Amino acid sequence: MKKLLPLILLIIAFTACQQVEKQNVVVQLLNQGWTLTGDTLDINMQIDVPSVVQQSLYDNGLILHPYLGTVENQLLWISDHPWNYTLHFDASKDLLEKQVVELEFDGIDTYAEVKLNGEKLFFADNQFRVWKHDVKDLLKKKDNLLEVHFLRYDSTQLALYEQHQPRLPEKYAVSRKAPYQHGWDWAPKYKNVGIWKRVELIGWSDAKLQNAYIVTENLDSEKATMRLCLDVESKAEGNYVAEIYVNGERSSEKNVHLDRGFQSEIFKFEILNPELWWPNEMGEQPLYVFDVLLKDGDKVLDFKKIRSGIKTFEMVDEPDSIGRAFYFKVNGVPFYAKGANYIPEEMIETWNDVDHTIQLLEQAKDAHFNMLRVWGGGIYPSDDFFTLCDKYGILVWEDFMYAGTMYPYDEAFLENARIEAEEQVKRLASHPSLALWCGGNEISEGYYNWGWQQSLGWSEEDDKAIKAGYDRLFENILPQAVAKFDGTRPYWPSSPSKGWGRPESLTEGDVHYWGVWWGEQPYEMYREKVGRFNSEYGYQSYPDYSTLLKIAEGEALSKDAEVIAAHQKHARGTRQIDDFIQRYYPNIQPKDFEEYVHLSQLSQAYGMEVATEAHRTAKPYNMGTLYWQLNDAWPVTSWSSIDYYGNPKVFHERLKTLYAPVLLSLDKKDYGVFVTSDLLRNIDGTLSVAVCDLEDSPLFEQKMKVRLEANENRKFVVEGLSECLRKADLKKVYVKLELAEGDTLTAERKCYFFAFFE
Ligand code: BMA
Repeated sequence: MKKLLPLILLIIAFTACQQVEKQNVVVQLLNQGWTLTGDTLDINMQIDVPSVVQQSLYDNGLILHPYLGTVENQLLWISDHPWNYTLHFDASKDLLEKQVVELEFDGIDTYAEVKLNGEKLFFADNQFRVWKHDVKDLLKKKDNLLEVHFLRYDSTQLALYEQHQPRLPEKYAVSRKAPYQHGWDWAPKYKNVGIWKRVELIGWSDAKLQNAYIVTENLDSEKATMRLCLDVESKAEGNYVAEIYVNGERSSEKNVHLDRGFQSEIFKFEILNPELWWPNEMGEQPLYVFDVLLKDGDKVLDFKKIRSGIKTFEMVDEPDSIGRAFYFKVNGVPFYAKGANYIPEEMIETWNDVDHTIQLLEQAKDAHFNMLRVWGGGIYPSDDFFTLCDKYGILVWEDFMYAGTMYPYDEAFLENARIEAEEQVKRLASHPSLALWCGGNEISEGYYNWGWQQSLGWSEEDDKAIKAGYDRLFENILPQAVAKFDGTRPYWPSSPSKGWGRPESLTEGDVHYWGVWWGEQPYEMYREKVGRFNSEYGYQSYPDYSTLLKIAEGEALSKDAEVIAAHQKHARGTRQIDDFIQRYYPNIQPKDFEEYVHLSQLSQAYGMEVATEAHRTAKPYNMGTLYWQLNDAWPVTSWSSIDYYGNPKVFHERLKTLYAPVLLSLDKKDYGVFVTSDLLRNIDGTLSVAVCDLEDSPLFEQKMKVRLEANENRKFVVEGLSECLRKADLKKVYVKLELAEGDTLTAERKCYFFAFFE
């Protein structure tokens, strides 16, 4: 019976939830049966939402596939056209009986006026916010008319941009909309327009839980202190009760006095002998189920189910003898962060598909990732993305969606930004995978290093005002949202903290080292430019050849083909890929374009190998490596390690060795051997080193006992190795490294002296 108890309680709680649905909170979805018209155009489509205009036009056969061929320029008109979404609907009887009926849009992209039965409800101007309105007084039983009228996006944005004095670096700065859709060095200019998330009516009486989320406030060896935050809206003042169940067992109950209106309540409760959530390869990812009930006497008014994990996360940013140490601790344990930058998975945002995310995150997990940085030029990922990161143990460094420009600083803009930040912080707080919040991408770097003051002709006053606006948003509003509503996640104002041209970028904070690629330095420069935490670096390659065949749709493929150029968005990209192929593979003549494409991937893999090895073998000076970039938003030539269709590039395959918990490396300067361990246990093993010729016959062999502490990185001198290599013709040998513990092979690696052997 004791064993069955949690199950019974879970059933009771579940039944309670069902009753709430029936009794106090009623939801009517409004996702089906919409009409989308093109205003002056003769376009009339019957659609379901979520669906942006670009998707609906494609679904209805009115445009070509936006990812294939060379269609981009033919599709740019879409975002500068007005569009109308309309829905006729009847309201359910249950709904009409409620004291409050809220119309809720989870997302509107971007500038749109929303009307119900001819009355204007609101004007939406932020893609990243939930838009809701009490429509109780407007709602009829039969034939309600809901209208969402989208303005011409491009013209609206341009007018806002032109009004702004002083001039801002980028037009998209004035719009709270995904920056990458305005064109990026891997993205076409597909500015999505439309209802991109679901729409519903929510009816309730008495009181409703508008938000409920849980964070781990404190942890010691015996217990975790959890904080439950509830946002409650009430129609009547009174005494209510909140009940909390943990994995089906009643944990605590609190009396709540509610006033009329909106209020936030905080409850703390303890979990004894907690099972901790750990990142991938540091432990398991147990999740707890928390049920929260809001009751009036015996009547359940509302119910939330939260799946969360118990973990703490700290950012260490403190002075040391070299500059400032910068690293993270999870559950009190310092760890080395391995992963990449994540960009949106689609150019057409309503094509986001959970199966695609599952595949991508499984590929990341299999390549030993423990962290992804969600880059600030995209969109805040869906709840599904975070649920999957919870499951796979992938920590998320989450940027707020700001990138590469200064932003407006008028009160309306900042208020809009504040609401957005608070909503996102609350939405994501319960996910154990959420590690830290960061202000955005390359904004402070841009301000100090990219010469905007001169290129945009800012006066001294302009400059001061813009910088003060920056400080308000990134040093005030955003960190306050994190501190006030989460209170457990660190906030880092800008990634990187210092531009890569500055010496401090290598001695403190995080660095985007772009001297290779943007600076056209050789791959070997990565060995010199090791920061405390390398949060971006990368080199382009072509995607899988099968991907290129798809986008070409039968057209002949070559380096100069139009379709290849249309899927390369960096001005110098084609030339730079070619330069490095010439540099690193001088004697190889690819027999055709397919082989050339493969060579580009070998080159990228070699460069990234130099970088990741340099970073990991510098531990603990360097405590993280996140390359640019994991994925693509459409089929394109880019820095990614996995292409849009999920094909791993050569680099991604190599990560299985490069990111493995134990990495063996040969120092090419003095021929010492690094054993770099991220394991949380000691290693007692035997290191075997062999110098082999290219037919795999050993010319030199040596074994030595090695011992490493948990998390240790150590360089060993192998007797005779350096003498042997100094005499050898390095074009004719490679070094084979193996680490065994008893009969188990813990790690192995082949180290070559030239890229073209690999
Ligand atoms: C980084 C990113 C992106 C860009 C990439 C490659 O700085 O933040 O802005 O796509 O460089 O150029």
